[in-house]
Amino acid sequence: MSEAPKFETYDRPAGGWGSLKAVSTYLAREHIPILGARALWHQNKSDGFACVSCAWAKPKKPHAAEFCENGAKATAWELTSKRMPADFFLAHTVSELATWGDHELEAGGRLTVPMRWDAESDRYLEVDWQEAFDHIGAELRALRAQDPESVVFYASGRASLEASYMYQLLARLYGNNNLPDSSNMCHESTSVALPKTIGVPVGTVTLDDFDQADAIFFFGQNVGVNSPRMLHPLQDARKRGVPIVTFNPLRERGLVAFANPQSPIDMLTPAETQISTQYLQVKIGGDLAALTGMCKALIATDDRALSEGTRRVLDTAFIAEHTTGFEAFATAMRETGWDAIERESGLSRTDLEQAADTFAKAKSVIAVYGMGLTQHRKGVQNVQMVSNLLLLGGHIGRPGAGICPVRGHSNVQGQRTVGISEKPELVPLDKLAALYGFEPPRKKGLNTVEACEGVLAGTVRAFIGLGGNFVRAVPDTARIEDAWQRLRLTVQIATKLNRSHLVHGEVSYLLPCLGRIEIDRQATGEQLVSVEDSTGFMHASRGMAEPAAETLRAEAAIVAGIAQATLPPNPKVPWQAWVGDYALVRDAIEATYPEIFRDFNKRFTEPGGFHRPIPARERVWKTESGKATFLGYQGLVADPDTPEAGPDVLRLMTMRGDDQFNTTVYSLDDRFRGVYGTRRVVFMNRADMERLGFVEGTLVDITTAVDDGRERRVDRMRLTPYDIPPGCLAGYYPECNPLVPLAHHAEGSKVPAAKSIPVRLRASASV
Ligand SMILES: Nc1nc2c(c(=O)[nH]1)N[C@H]1C(S)=C(S)[C@@H](COP(=O)(O)OP(=O)(O)OC[C@H]3O[C@@H](n4cnc5c(=O)[nH]c(N)nc54)[C@H](O)[C@@H]3O)O[C@H]1N2
Ligand SMILES: Nc1nc2c(c(=O)[nH]1)N[C@H]1C(S)=C(S)[C@@H](COP(=O)(O)OP(=O)(O)OC[C@H]3O[C@@H](n4cnc5c(=O)[nH]c(N)nc54)[C@H](O)[C@@H]3O)O[C@H]1N2
Ligand SMILES: [Mo]
Repeated sequence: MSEAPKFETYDRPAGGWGSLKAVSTYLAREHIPILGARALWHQNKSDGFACVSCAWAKPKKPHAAEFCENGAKATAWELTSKRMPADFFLAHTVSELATWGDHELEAGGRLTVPMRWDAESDRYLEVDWQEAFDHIGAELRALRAQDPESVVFYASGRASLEASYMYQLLARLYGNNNLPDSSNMCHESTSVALPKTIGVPVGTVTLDDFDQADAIFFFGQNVGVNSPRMLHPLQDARKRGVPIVTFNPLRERGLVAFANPQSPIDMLTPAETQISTQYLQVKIGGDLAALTGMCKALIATDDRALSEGTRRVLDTAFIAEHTTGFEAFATAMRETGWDAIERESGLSRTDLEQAADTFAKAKSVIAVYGMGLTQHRKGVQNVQMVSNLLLLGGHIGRPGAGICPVRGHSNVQGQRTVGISEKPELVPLDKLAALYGFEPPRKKGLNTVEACEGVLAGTVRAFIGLGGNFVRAVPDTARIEDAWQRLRLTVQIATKLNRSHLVHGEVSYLLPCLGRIEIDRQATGEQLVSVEDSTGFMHASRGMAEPAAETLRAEAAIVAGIAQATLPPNPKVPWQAWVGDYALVRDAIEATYPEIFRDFNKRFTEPGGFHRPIPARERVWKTESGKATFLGYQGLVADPDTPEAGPDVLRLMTMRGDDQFNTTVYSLDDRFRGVYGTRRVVFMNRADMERLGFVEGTLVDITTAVDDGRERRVDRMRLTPYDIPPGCLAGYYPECNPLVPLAHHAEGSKVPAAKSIPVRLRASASV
């Protein structure tokens, strides 16, 4: 770690030998016992565990090794033989630990015992589990007597369907819908956009569709790093000659070329598959314009075809039978000028017409997208424009076609499905009322941004975190950390130490839990759990490794412990029986959601899992109008209210590197972007460097160019020339989070606009 940072271009494919080397380095570094390494062979298999990294689909017929480099790292990180026992916390005060970096904090290994922060010594001290529950329960009851809405129940997206269902019930029995989860920072733009356009909150494609697609379009998703197993179907598609068109400001390695580290042929020959056939380096926030350009080009071609009597390129039968809003949409597209489209997207008309041509020629099109679309002020409109584009060609509800949001955490979609949501209208509250004999709260709860606002305002008094690193993941780090310390109670259920445990309330507990890879033994024996993947399949997951410590508890058991210590006994909510046998929780989930979870206990262990019904796949539209809807066009600009304030203001995206999972930083390297030993860099176009008088390697201080009377800054970042459009910058999340204003979020979904922050740079003062 202490070596000087290194910068070099990575021109090899994603995957390949580089990937195998990275995996073996990890297994060695984390001192993984043999069983742990063997566990890899059971990753994402029907007899094994669902990977704790991303949410990408798990095939029915898995590859011999159905894991990727980053999944292997996540496994190694969890199965590490390193531990943070009670002694570790005796040796370090919390104030001291708060000066450590994200990597150092987690690198110490797994948490082992429940702890309470001791104000006098400023240390986390071991406590007995029951004592912890009793104290937390007493605090929560006292807060409830004052205001049941003053407590927030956050979930990060990993906990199983079973633990998540219990957690949402705990919040509702407690008396609020304050159930924000990481998707509030992630795909909430999807969950808001898609129900209005196609009547489902989730994507419509499955893995089988990738086998039948004729063209694939990628918007703002970094497949090689964040969902690498998806490279297999992409590589197969490319071998069939399927074009892949990518919109991304950066030339990401995994979207350029891939060699399959599990294929002997790929490994022994210099074979690599070119992934993208057309790579469009759109400006940050330029997708609305780029998508408008494609739609405009398609409509123009179709108008011509109509007048000349040649083949139509729009699916007019589909549009007539299944959609509303086409005419108004088409008019808006016809009326938008190419000058504005080219200016806002940073792409040429010719390039966009070529992309439209690829689209027009394909019978079945899949559109894939990620945070590059959702984390913008117009994140919801971005998603709606992708949907509009697909509707033009009838590409929803047709084999080989559809919309594919790539979800983040391995069970983030599933947590929403079983009721972790601040929006009461998305949860069958009447069912919960009938099943558990109580009156569930009906008032909308707090999402992530609103929870932060509540902490700042002092109306939120307590925060319970089922996993995650909330304080580090949210915007406006300095403001939030400051306000956080005024909370009365913080309780964090976690596997590893992170910053959110060190910035804490007056009363603070750190409760260590089992990870999903570990064997979960309860009264009726070893338990299975379940998760939902990005494509709507529910899978069983079986822990394989011995728990990191005997003192750990399962998340379900911790939720039940807090619930029993807080809530009056209710014979209809058998917390202990549920903990003893998760099959009973699955029965309860089925009783609450009979359509999605029919025969849950029978079906979830089937190879490949079972699929939830997705009406849009069948061209059943659960929208207000009963049809798929072209949504009104709202302009081309992604960040309408923070216009370019001057020639020195640039747009900064905050993104993930190759060696991190969100705020978990495995190392300071980002191999694919050629950066080693530091994450304190900012990538900039060479022309901008010259224009603004900077030279490579200069240390710069970054400030946010939003005039709300607050200074937001990150100091001493190293300027690194990069192939990125002019006017755009890229830096790492979470290091750049202090720059994101809390109020800078997507309209309609409140996803922080972490991909487009207006900033200024100046050379750092030398020290
Ligand atoms: N290994 C690993 N896997 C992960 C994660 C991880 O941290 N590490 N995180 C998980 C989670 S929670 C999530 S949500 C996903 C995130 O996965 P992604 O959605 O891939 O997230 P990011 O890396 O933040 O950014 C995605 C891409 O958006 C591009 N981009 C930025 N701004 C724009 C824009 O304006 N337009 C376009 N078209 N592109 C843009 C960036 O260049 C980058 O390639 O991955 C999940 N999987
Ligand atoms: N600037 C900027 N900010 C962002 C983003 C961005 O792109 N840019 N991305 C956003 C996105 S997409 C997301 S999803 C959020 C992520 O926000 P979070 O989900 O809150 O954060 P993570 O970093 O995934 O949480 C890591 C911690 O989870 C705990 N953990 C790991 N495994 C388990 C487990 O099995 N059980 C429990 N109980 N705990 C566990 C560990 O203690 C670990 O330290 O960040 C968001 N913030
Ligand atoms: Mo995410």
